[in-house]
Formats: sequence, structure tokens, C-alpha cells
Amino acid sequence: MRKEVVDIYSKYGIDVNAAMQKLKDVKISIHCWQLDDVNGFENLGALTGGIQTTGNYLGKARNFEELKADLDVALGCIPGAKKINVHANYQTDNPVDRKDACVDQYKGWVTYAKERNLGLDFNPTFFSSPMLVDNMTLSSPKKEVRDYWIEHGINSLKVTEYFAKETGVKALMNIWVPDGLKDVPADRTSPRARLKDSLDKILAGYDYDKSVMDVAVESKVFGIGMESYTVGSHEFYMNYAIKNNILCLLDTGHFHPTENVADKISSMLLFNDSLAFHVSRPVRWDSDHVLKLNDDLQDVADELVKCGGLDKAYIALDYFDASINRVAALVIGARNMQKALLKALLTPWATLSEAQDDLDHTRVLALQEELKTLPWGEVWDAYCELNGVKGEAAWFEDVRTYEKEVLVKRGN
Ligand code: RNT
Ligand code: ZN
Repeated sequence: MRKEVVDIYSKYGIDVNAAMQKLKDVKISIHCWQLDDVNGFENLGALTGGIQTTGNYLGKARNFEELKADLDVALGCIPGAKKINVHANYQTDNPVDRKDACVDQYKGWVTYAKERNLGLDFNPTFFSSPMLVDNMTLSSPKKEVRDYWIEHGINSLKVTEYFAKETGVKALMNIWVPDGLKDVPADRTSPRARLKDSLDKILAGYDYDKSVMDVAVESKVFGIGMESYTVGSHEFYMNYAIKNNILCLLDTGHFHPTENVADKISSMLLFNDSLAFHVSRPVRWDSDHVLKLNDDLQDVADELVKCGGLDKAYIALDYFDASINRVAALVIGARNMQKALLKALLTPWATLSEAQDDLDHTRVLALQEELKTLPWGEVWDAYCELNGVKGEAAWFEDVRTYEKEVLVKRGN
């Protein structure tokens, strides 16, 4: 990096090296499910329940071995600290029925993570199952359906604790259920009361070690087949989380398109010690597009940095695109998250908020715009180099080569 770049930032009171060091420790949870279109290893066929992948790009990972190989290539292109986010439908050892899957079914992930010094997060999988009955799981009117998924939730607590204890890195278990209704409900309360009761039973079902893991709940405004009503709305989970001392997870693709998710962070962190994210990119009515370095993402990163969220939040990625090279998709989104955080760390927030408090809104606007043309790209290149990861054009060449040498031969 040129000395001029360091000097430019120091004029604004920003220490470029301190920013890079800070970013190095921010763990980004990399989702395993981008690499095989959320299929998992249970071979149940097409996805159901509000989750859909579109596209037919060559080279999808078909098993754990292929997925690990792809993940290694992706991780090699993503600088800084990382975790792997695992879904329960990715059982690696002696797979069993979903509700019975427990510690023994996920040993492969622990071996993988330990070899690479990575943390792990976990998600029970409440979709892609014959026990998703009429788009309902934990809120189903059928007791046997609820009981099935409650058991899955309890076992998932055990798996998450096992991940945390084995890796020595705090883990997050995140609950998202696809439960909802296609058309206007006759009764909005009963499904929510049942969801509340089922979640209570999961949390009471295993006394997990709170010092090594957290549990989060993730809302969604609507989904395919549940256009009119989701049982787990934002209000439902925000209240549930605060009342039960667990975390609320904000998926940035799960709100109304004009709703500013970044704006929620300052409020949430005033009332919660911690917060969790699925960073995603909504496009019109659909979430889960690969992250672009756009204003929405920058807004989230800015708020995380300003509100001290980097030390308090779990940051996970959540997108799945089957229409482009899946490894590249994973890398592009992850690097964009990190670029946004770096830009946020290179921003003189104290100066900006001082100007705001001085009621000098002209200065705020001028400074916000002035910062946009600073040479942050050079700092990003230096950050990649510092982490032994290739810069912009070069990483893509590696992924292209991998596509030509490995992915294309998979014949799918
Ligand atoms: C779905 C939710 C959920 C999933 C993953 C695979 O809309 O965002 O988080 O994307 O669990
Ligand atoms: Zn999500």
C-alpha cells in the first residue's frame, strides 16, 4: 500500500493498520449450503417450504467430499477469520432420520473445522422433509408433527454445543421455520401460540452451556406458498427472543423491500447484548441473492461498526445461487461483506456524529460524500495480501481453473 494512502486516512483520524487488524478478527460464518443449492446429504430431492434455488450451473457438489473440496477453494479466497455454517441436512456420518440426528452424525464437520482452525455454527433444518406437513412444522396443528420437530430442535442444541466445545469457538444455533399460510388466515394467533410453546419445549429440552453457545430465532415477512402470513414474523421473534434471553436474527432479505434493515441495529443493540445476522440480498420479492457491495450492505456494515456490533454480533451469510459458479458466488458475497466492513472501519464516525450533534448537517452530508472517493480499494488489496489471499482479479482466475479442472468433470 502506498504511504500516501495511509496519510490520506490519517488526515481523517483513521489508522489504516488498526482497521485492517480489527477486520482480521471479525468472524464471518460461511454457509455450506451455497455449494449444493441447499440440497444436503440426505438425497430427499427437491427443496420445499419457502426455499428455492434456481439455476443449473455445472459442477454442483454431490457429497461431503466434493463439498469440502469446493469449500477449501472458497476459503482460500476469503481473507480473515471464518466459521462454517452447517445445516442439519448435511449429516456426514451414518445418516439417520432428521429428528434423531445428533452429535454422532456431524463428526465430519468437526474434523474438517479442527484441521483448518475454524469455528462452526449450526441450523436445525425445518424444511426438505416429509414431516413438513402443509407448510407447518413447530406450529402445526398436528401434535405428532410438532413433537417430531421439537425433538429435532433439542438434538440440534446438543450438536451446537458439541461444535462449540470441540472447536473452542462460540457457536450459534439459528432456528428458521418455513411455517405460514398461502392465504389470509382465519386465525393468526393459534399457530403463533403453538410455535411459542414448541420453542419453549426445545429450550427446556436440553440445558445447554450458555457460555459456549447462543440460540437465535429468524423471522421472515413472507415466502413462496406463505404469501399471506408467516407464523414467525419479526414481531413474534423479537418479543420471543427478548423474553427468553436468546438472540434475534435479522436476515437482511426477510423484510419488506423498502424497509431499512440497517436502521434496526441501533435499536436492537440498545436492548440486547448481542444480535445475529443472515446477510443476504433481496431482489424484488425474493431474498437470497449473492451479496453485492451495494448501499444496503454498506448501511448494515456501517451500523455494525458504529454501534460496536463487531464485538457483539454473529455475522453469517445466507444466499444460494445455482445459476453461476457456486464457489465464486460464495467468495464474491463473503468478500463483499468484508469490503463493506473495511469501508465502515475506514470511516471517521466520531467526526461525523460530532457534526450531527453540532447540528451541522451540511458538514455531515459533505463529509459522507467526500469519503466515497477515498482510496479504500488499495487498503483492501493490502488486507488481502496481509492475509495471504489473492486480490481481485487473481482469485477469480484460481476459481476458473478449478472449474475447468474439477467442477466440469462432475458431469452435472
Ligand atoms: C430462508 C431463511 C433460512 C435459510 C437457510 C438455508 O428464507 O433465510 O435462513 O436461507 O436456513
Ligand atoms: Zn436466512
